[in-house]
Amino acid sequence: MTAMFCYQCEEAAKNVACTVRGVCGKSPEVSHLQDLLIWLLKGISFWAVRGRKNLNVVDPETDLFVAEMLFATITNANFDPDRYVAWIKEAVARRDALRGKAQARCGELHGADACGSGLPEHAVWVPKSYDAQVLDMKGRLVGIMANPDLDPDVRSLRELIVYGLKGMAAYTEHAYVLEHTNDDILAFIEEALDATTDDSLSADDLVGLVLRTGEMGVEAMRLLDEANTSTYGNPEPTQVSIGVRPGPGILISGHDLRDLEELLEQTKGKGINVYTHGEMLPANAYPAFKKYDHFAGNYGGSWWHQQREFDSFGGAILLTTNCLVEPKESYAGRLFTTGLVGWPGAVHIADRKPGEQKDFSPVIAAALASSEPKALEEGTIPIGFAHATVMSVADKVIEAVKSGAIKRFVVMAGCDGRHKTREYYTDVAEALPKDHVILTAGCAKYRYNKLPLGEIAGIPRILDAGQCNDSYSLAYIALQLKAAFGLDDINDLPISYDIAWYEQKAVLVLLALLYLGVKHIRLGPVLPAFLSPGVAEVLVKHFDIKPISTVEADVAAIAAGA
Ligand code: FSO
Ligand code: SF4
Repeated sequence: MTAMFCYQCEEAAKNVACTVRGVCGKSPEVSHLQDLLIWLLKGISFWAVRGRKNLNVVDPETDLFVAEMLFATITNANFDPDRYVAWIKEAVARRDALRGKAQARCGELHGADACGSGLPEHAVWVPKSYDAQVLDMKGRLVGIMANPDLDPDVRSLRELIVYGLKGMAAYTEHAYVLEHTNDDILAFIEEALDATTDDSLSADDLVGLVLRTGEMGVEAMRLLDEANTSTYGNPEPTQVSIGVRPGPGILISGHDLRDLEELLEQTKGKGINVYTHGEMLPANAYPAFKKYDHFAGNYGGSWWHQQREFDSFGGAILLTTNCLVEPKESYAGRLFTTGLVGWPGAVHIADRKPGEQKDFSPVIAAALASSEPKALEEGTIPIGFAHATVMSVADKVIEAVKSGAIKRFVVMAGCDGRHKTREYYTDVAEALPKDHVILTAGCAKYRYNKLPLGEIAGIPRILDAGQCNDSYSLAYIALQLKAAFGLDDINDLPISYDIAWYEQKAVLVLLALLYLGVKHIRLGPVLPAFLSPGVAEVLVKHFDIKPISTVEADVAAIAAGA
């Protein structure tokens, strides 16, 4: 038995699995606690599904808790064992409360004898104590490889579903924070989690569930898009400064726009500049945030540069979601986490109480006590090309395609990561024919968003729709173009897909694209380790998914329409 087993992200050691310690920095202890938490979420789902279906027993708070906990286990979100212990305790309490209600109702309807036998362990297990070591021991027994004899394709499909659900949970949690809700998504998450424990489901059944995960993923992305744009307005084409201003600063990273809003409110008139980092960059395009004079632009690049960039930033840093990298000593004292993010010893800003904002005063105090940011670069970069902007110039876009000025769109969305092989994406962006336009979302764009790729008929050659959370825009634009050109098949559009993946939100975006019928997707820098040979074969056969190859070969194939 290995010290741990995790293969949920692109950095899985040797593209097989992290078995000693996570390449991301995750300890075996945290890995076991995450495994135990996921197993208990399946236990909650067991009761939630049966309660909802036959017994009229529902617990909306617990349904949301399941989504939040899936989000907490996403790559680079939370590395703090104490938080997991507290969440495991809450998971057991919530599961047992739901179980109590469901069994009581079942007893009323069918008699007590019919309701308490044959229950799976995850639906009933209670630890002897909440000592981290006790939980660690149990976590070792319930992880991905708990049953070594499980059919590899079944294991692969179950994990593919769980990772898609983690992405869905992240998008859904963001929407719920903005009070946009859809209980069907939460119910689906539980239904699908429960299904991953059902030994009667065949590989074919699970392939069906993978596509349903993609379908519900489209809905989760739509819900988040509605939440963001109805709360903060439609992103506008914007030239964002990437330099620095004099004075102390706060650098906000992650994806949570409500945290940004409250931070901007609380820093008003305090002589502090607020900068975005990584995936917070697209916030600079929202009308609601542009009104703050002290919202100063973007600092640095994608998540994996943070150790160097947080160091040189000098001021306070706030991580609202993934991706967090082990903090260096030089800035650990001025790094704050909030929401589901955590690092042992980092100061955590507590959740907002009903009707109140979060209290960011420790972050503000740290900023005022710190040095000014050192400039990394100067100038501006263009952002703000989400669906409303692109569709507002739809006539121009369609005309440019019809006249041949734009020959092809290349969707290069997804994540950035540390591997050197990701230079491929910079090289592809540079090598694409000048009549090709890149559509992007997510931190993958940092591989090419500062390149001078120019414009075609006033349309920038990089259309940045926003965060990975805004990938809905790309699907929406594709569907609108399909309608505008009167096509029956989305694959007849002049669009190629060259997606970069790193963590589980990108897995959901991929499943959403598959559900929408998109074929011939290139995926890199490597195919996921959790795809068994059999499952990879199914994806190749039905969807023509392929790994990236060389820059020359892929650019030539894209230009030829493949
Ligand atoms: Fe990037 Fe990290 Fe947005 Fe991901 S910051 S990699 S897909 O967590 O979330 O794009
Ligand atoms: Fe390894 Fe990725 Fe899992 Fe971290 S999240 S332990 S890098 S596979």
